[in-house]
Formats: sequence, structure tokens, C-alpha cells
Amino acid sequence: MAQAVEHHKIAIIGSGFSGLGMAIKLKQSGENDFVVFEKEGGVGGTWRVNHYPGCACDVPSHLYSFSFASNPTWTRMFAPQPEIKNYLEHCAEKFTLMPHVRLNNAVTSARWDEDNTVWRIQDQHGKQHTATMIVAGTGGLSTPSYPNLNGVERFEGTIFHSQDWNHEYDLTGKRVAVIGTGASAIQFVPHVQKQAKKVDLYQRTAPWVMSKPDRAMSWAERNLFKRLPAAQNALRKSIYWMLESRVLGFTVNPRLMVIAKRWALNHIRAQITDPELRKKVTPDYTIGCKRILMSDDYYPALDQPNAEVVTTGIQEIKANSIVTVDGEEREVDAIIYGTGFAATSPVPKGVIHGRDGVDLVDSWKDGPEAYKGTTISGFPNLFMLMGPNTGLGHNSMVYMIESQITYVLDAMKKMRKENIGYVDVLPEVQATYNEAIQRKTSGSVWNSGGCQSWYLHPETGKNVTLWPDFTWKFRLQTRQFDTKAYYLQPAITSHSNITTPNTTEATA
Ligand code: N01
Repeated sequence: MAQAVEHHKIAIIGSGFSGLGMAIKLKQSGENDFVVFEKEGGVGGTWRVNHYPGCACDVPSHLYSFSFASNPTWTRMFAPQPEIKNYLEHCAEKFTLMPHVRLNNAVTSARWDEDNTVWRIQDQHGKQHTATMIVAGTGGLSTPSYPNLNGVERFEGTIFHSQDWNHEYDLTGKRVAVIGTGASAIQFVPHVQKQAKKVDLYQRTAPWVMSKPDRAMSWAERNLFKRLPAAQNALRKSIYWMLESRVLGFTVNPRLMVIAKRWALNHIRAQITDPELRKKVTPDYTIGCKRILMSDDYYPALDQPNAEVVTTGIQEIKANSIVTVDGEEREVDAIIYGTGFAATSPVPKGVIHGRDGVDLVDSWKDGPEAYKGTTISGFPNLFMLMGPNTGLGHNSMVYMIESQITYVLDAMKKMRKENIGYVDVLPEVQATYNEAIQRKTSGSVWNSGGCQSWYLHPETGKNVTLWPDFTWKFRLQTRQFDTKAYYLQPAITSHSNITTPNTTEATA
């Protein structure tokens, strides 16, 4: 017997900043026929699943929040993770999104059905859905990356990744190995160092770290922002333009990074007394080539007697120790991976299939690419938020997400007005757009800075993650949906009675 299929005009995947922002804007535009699939037990995306000690935003919160849902009561300039999660939960309630949200419900498969011009979606419970459009808000940094360490399966202690922090495990008095020195590690290492008997920090590449201009927001400021939203808006704008100016050093003239380098070197000198340690943590590549980190408690933590920065590579893991390539063996009770995410492969293989059944991952021969970071040729009516080349090293991702949401909303408006069934970006338009992105990247600090980063595809060296320009230029590009760049298919059918073509598959 054919199983009834639930049809939604729009299926949103994920309920982080992207998914919730899209849902809010749909509601505000009068569109209620949408569903939000969320694999976790609550909304918040990355700000829900990352809860390691010290987790906080490294972009000021007055900017790193929705322009259409300001929060005058941020307690700090850089809000900690629980507060950002609360903010997103509050947005979901305030804009009455929860009736649309399906929690604990991952999308396991989405297939384009050319005959009916719909996406056929299967959720983790085996239920079938169809949707005219998919908006993927799955985030670029959600799949943890694990190092391939020789002998790790023999380790008898505790191991976890920063994204799956084991709060049950008491670090007090333990010998802890931390692997990785990225944005996550520099936030949790000071907390680990305070509790543990010993911390060995395995550093493959030293990050550039600057002072973090964090502070508590005073009662008077919060009160002012509540009573006078224009004052908060002025602060938001000033932060935006201050951060935006940094793009000059990243992409226009990397030599401008000299000033930032001086600040960062002063930061090392001011915070570390041990000359050997100063040398170890001083990077050997141009600042900005990898994400510039901000912390005022990372270096002081490393300068403590119970902390050691290990710069020799790991040879093998034994039952209770780590052996480095120089033969030295360090006893260890727990290993914490601060090894980041699979940023250059943001979508798992086997989940999204477009025209002719092509897997999205297979369609990306030289690494992920899209048109305006949002649409991909051969994947009609699929819109990716935070898609390829929308990432930033210098400003707020929420600004990019809002730009994309405007683009998607305008696409929907034009499709409705012109009775278009689906849009599919022309391959040559996508190719030309991406050539321009790579040209723009070629003179940037990410290409010439002498480092290896997840910004660039590991095999092709192509920039697949970052937007290599001013963010306001991206906003200009995405202000309107440009139908000329797309194949436009006239609408052919109503989807109210679609059933699965294959009943065996449907009831399996
Ligand atoms: O990950 P990372 P992250 N052996 O990729 C090392 C966002 N974020 O989770 O540099 C040994 O930056 C790796 O070494 P190397 C933000 O966008 C935002 O810290 O490759 N080491 C590196 O040191 C950020 O950029 C906030 O040589 C290995 C580290 O692990 C992104 O998340 C807060 C290794 C990985 O650093 C990722 O940050 C936190 C191996 N096999 C994070 N493999 C905000 O506040 C990897 N490493 C907004």
C-alpha cells in the first residue's frame, strides 16, 4: 500500500542561526508552509552541540546576532555559549517557530524527483516527505575531524572531541593530553589547565593569538540598549565597520598584516615569561593565513608549571601514554581532541542527490562550490546557507547568513510571481562565478601566507570555504535573485497528493 507523503513547500534542514533565521523571515513574509528538520533534541545548531568549558563567541555579540532580533541584554561583549544558545531558543519561541520544528529528526536522504519537480526527503524515522524547495542550514563546521593516530584503539583512558565534551569526566588531578591549538582548544585549555594535574598540549602549528577585547556589559549600557535600540544599532554598525576593515590585510595587501603581527608578538611577550615557550608559540607564517584567535587566558595557562607545549609529532598512542617521534613517552589519563571539523567537505556523501541521481559530493570534482555560496547547478530549488565560499575570517557569519536569506526570499517571490516551478543555476554561470572567487583569492594571505589551513581544499588547494572580499559586496550580490543566471522551469503541478512511487521503499 502506498504510504501517504507529507508535503511542505519549504523544508529547512538545521535549526542554528541559518535555519532559524530562514524560518523567522519566512514567517514574517507570511509563509507558513515550511518544516524545520533538526537532528538534535533542541534548536541552536553549533551553539547547542558545542558546550566545552570556555566556549564563547569570538565575534562581538551585538553584531553576532540577528539584525531583526536584537538582544539588548548581552551580558558580555563576547557572549558565552550558554547565552547564545538561550538567545536562539528565545528567537524560536518569540517567532513561534517551534510548531514547525521536528526535533531528533535528521534528514537521511533528499532526492530530486524530476517528474514531479519536488525533493523527496526521508527522515531518520523512515518517514517520507516532499518539498518544493530545500533550504540547507546545516553549517560548515558540524562534522568533527578526528586525527588518525597510530595505536589509538589501544588507549585505555578517556577520549573525547571538543564538540562532544564529556562533562561527566572529572579532570581534577588527571594527566591530560590536548591535541590541536585552534579556536576551540584555546578556549578550553585554560579550564583544563586549572583542573588537571598535568596538561600536554600537542601543537602541530602555532596559532596567532591576539588579546580579546572582552568585558562585561554594564547595567547602564544594557538599560540604554533596551530603551534606545538606536544606540545598540550604532554599536553594531561600529563593530561591523571595524571588523570589515580587516579584509584589507587579508585580501588586498597582506603586507598590512605587519601591524597585526606586531600586536600579536607583543601579546606573547606580555603574557609569557619563559623564553623557550615564547619561541614555541610564535608562528612561522603570515598572520591571517589561518584564523586569528583571541584570548587573554591561553598563553598564561601555557606558562604554568603543570602545562607543556609539545611540538614534536605523535608517533603512537599506547594503553596509558603518548609516544612522540623523538621517542619520548608521556603518561596520560585522557586525550581531548581540539582537532576541528571537516570544513572542506561540509555535506556527507550519500545524502543529497540532484538531477539524474547525482550525489552532491560527487558533483564537486575539485571541492565544494556554488553560485553565490547558495545554489548548485544540477540541484534545482536547493538553497544552501553558509554554503561554499561564504565563510569569514574577519567578520560576523550572521551577516552573511542574512544576506543569503534575502536572496532565497527574493527567489521565492519571483518564482511565485512568474509561476516558476523550479530554478537551477546555469553551469557556466556557476563556473564563471567560481573562477572569479579563485582569482580574488590568489593574492590573499590564505594563499601566500605560508600555512596549511582548512580554508583551502587539501587536494586541490582551492579556496572552498572563504568569501575573499568585503562582506558588503556579498550583500550587494545577494540583494536580488538574478533569474538570468538560472534555468527556469514553469510550474507544472500541485503537490498535494504526491505518494511515493515505490511502496516497498516507502514502508521499509
Ligand atoms: O578547529 P581548527 P577548531 N595532529 O581546525 C590541529 C570555529 N569556531 O575546532 O593547525 C595534530 O581551527 C590543527 O593543527 P594545524 C572557527 O571558525 C568558532 O579549533 O592543522 N594536530 C589545529 O591546531 C574555527 O576556525 C568559534 O597544524 C591536528 C587544530 O587541531 C573553527 O570553528 C569558537 C591534527 C584544529 O583547529 C574550527 O575551530 C570555536 C592532527 N592529526 C570554533 N588534526 C567562535 O567563537 C588537526 N590538528 C565563533
